[in-house]
Amino acid sequence: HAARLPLRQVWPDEFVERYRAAGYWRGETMPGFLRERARECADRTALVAGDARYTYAELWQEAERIGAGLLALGLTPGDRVLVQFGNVAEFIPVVCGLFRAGLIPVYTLPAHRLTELVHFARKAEASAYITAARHEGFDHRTLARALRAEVPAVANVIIAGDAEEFTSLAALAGDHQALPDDPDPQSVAFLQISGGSTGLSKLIPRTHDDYIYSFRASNEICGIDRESVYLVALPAAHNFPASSPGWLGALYAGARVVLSPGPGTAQAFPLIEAERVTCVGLVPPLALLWADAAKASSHDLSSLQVMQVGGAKLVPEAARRLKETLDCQLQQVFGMAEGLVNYTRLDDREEIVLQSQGRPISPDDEVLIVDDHGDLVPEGSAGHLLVRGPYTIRGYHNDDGANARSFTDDGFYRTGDVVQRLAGGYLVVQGRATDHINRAGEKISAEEIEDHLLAHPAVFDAAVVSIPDAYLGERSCAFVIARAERPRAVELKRWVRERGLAAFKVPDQVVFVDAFGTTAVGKVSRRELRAHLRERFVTEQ
Ligand code: J2J
Repeated sequence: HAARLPLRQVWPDEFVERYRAAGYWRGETMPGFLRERARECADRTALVAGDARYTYAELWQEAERIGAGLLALGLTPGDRVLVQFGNVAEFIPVVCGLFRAGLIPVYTLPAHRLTELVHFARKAEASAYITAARHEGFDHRTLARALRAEVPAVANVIIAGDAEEFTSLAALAGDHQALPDDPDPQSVAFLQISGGSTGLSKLIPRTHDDYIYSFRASNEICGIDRESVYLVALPAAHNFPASSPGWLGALYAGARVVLSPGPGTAQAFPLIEAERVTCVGLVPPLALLWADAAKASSHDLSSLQVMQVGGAKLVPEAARRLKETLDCQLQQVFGMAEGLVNYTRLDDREEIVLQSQGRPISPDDEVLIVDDHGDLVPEGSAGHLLVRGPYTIRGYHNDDGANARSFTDDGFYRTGDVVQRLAGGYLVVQGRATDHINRAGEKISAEEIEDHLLAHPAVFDAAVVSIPDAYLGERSCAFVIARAERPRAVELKRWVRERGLAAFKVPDQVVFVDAFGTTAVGKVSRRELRAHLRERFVTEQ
């Protein structure tokens, strides 16, 4: 193994100085704060998941065991490690163990399958994969074998549960003396995955300094302190439940993290009652479902102080319905794994909480709203949201093409969102300029799915668009022109699934058409085509 240089995310010196001087970047690291909490909050409960409970001291011990065990396998600090877990007890100790050993977690979602894992492994140049033997009936050891066959550089597979020929997570052991000093606070702590607005998902390098700032400041905004109990109801690897303020914010505060195995009320409500949960983050469809279920529930939900809603647009009527049914505060959250997070504040006027998606965390979040030519729009008009700031990346990992498209010359990230700014800096999300589908918070790239459909021998052309959906907010619809005989819709759906993709990417609906029906002369862009099809579909309903 050649020693790897720590991955860095580079801000120009003047920004580094500014963010340090302002006290945003304090030189803390993930392992550094976890060690401190293990000392200060040793016997307090850090994590509850299923039957497992960890105190802060136990979580740190487990992190050291896992970290030392991984180094004993031959992994070297700086190595990238794919991590794939549902909301199970192993997930957080594994991530903490990777931090402790200076290894770089690459968060994948439990739904990801071979095609996605191969892409992440190659892009990240990963040398290990850690997962559970099974999750929701799916055998991840089979996936591990296929991944190893495609990307042999993934030399180590570590399995929670029956490991078969792989390394058992429970049996990991190594010399604690081999554990490294804490990393450079400006080095990359992990790679998060992007929503994938164009093509395949990109990897998002987040540093210790920038990420810790984002969840430390989020704690303040969301009222998370040592007495808080944060419930992870969405998949824990998502940026929202991880960092806004999420389980990392909760651990930073010395609070208690409770993992719900799934987002349903049957799983979450008993946990809220038993653990006296104070805060939870949900996507809009779940929030509405929870609010309805809460009315009829026999569970005591009175401990809940804040329900955060984000990941997709919460329309004002839905926000109003939530406000009317909930006995706790509603907080809108508009964030992105690339950085910028906006919150409505807990003391904001009701109108702001209902109408807006909040305002940025930091006084140094530089928000620009521009027209198609990049010129600032008049105050109050809608335009493209660009952002630069102390916890927004300056570039994706290992992706020059995406970086050229997604960042301006002076380092602003093009979010792809279309927003309007209200007085006080509050943002209202009006739509987006990129063609992805936001399916109840899961982002799906139209282009990625079209490519898979086009690989089917019976498909002449395909366009995937988002369609308004009463429950999901948006669903995906594939418009398909068949070559000769039309395949059945179920066959195309099966085709996409069997291409090794997450189930949420399978088109919800397939509509066969003879032509896309664009009358414009000459070539229309894919974007115009998708807009046309979406309109046609919606008006024909
Ligand atoms: C409309 N669109 C929203 C909202 C995100 C906190 C909360 C969410 C995410 C997240 C996150 C929205 N209204 N309230 O990382 O830390 C859409 C936007 C945005 C994209 C980012 C966090 N909240 N969105 O959802 O990286 O289009 O992060 O650019 O998954 O989700 O998606 P993602």
